[in-house]
Amino acid sequence: MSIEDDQEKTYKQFAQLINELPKADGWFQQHMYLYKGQWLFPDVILGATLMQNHFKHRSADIFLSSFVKSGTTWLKALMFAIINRSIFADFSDFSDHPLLRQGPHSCVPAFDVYISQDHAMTNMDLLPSPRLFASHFAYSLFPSTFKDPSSGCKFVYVCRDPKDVFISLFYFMKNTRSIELPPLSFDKAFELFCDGVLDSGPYWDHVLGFWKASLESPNKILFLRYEELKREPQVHVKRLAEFMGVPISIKEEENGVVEKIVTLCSFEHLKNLEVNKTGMTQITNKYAISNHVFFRKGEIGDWKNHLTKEMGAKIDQITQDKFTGSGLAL
Ligand code: PAP
Repeated sequence: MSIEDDQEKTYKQFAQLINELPKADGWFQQHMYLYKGQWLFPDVILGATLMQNHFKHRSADIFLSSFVKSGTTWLKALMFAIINRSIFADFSDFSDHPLLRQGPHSCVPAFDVYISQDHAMTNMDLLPSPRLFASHFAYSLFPSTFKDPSSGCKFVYVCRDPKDVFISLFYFMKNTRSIELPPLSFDKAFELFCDGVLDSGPYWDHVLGFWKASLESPNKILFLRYEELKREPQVHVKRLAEFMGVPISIKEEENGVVEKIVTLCSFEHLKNLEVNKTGMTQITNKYAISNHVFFRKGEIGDWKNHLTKEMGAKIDQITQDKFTGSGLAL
C-alpha cells in the first residue's frame, strides 16, 4: 500500500472528527476547534492526526516546540545556524548563509501544517538527519513512541511571559486575520486569551505540559525562556549546541563562532535583512505570509505599553494560580 493510500483512512476519520469537536470563532480564520484540549485550525488538527498515525520519527529528530509568539522565529534561526554551522560557514565567515537569503520560517518547516501538504511524508523521509522541525502542538498531542525517553528524539521548548505573548499575538493577528472576518477588539482578545480560547491555547496548559515533561526527562526536553535568551544569548547558544549533540568546540569558541551565531540571528540583524523586510514565506501550497510580520519589537516587557496595570495583574494571577505547585515561575 502506498503512503498516500495508507493516509486515506486518516483523512476520512478526520472529516468525521472535525464535525464532532467543540468549535469557537478563530482569531485568524473563521473557526477553530478544541482537539484534545488545544484550540487549533482544522488543517492543523489534520496534521496532528497524520502525525499520530503515520509520522515515522528518527532518533536524531529535534522538535522546536513553543506556544505561539514565544520566540519561535528566533529559535528557528539559532537552531538552524547551530546545527548547520559546519555546512554553511567556516570559522570566519557567515557571508553566504541561507539565513541571509531566506526567512527563518523557510529554513525550518512549520511541522503542524507542513505534514498535511502533498507528499510531505515522502519529502520528510528524504531529509537528512538530524531533522529539525518546529511545532506549536501541545506535548500531549505527540505520540507516546516519540515521547518515550528511549526514542532518542529531542524537544527544545521556549516559553515567554504571557503578557508579552498576548501583545505580540494581538498585533500579529491584526496583520494576518482573514479580511472576511469582523475585527477582533483588544478587550475581547484579552478576555479570550485569559479564558484560553485562542489558536494553540490555552497558553498555561501548553507551557505546563512541556515543563512537567522537562522535569521528568531533562535530557530529552530543554526548557528555555525567551527572557533568559535575551539576557544571555551566548550562554544559551552553547547550551543549545550541547543539547542538540553538536557542542561548540574550544577552537570554535576561540574563533568567535558563538558571537557570530548570536549576531546572525539577532532581532536587529534579521529584521533589517531585505528578505525579512520584503520577502514571503510559503506556509502551505496555498498560503504565504510576509516575513516582516514575524519581527515587531523583540523586547521584554512591551506589555507595559499596552495593558493596564489591572490587565497585567489579571494575567499574573492566572499564571500564579495555574503554576502553583509546578515549580515553574515566569
Ligand atoms: P510565531 O509563533 O508566529 O512563530 P514567534 O516567532 O514565536 O512567532 O514570536 C514572534 C515574536 O518574537 C515577536 O515579538 P514581539 O511581537 O513582541 O516583537 C518578534 O518580534 C520576536 N522575534 C522575532 N525574531 C526575534 C529575534 N531574532 N530575537 C528576539 N525576538 C524576536
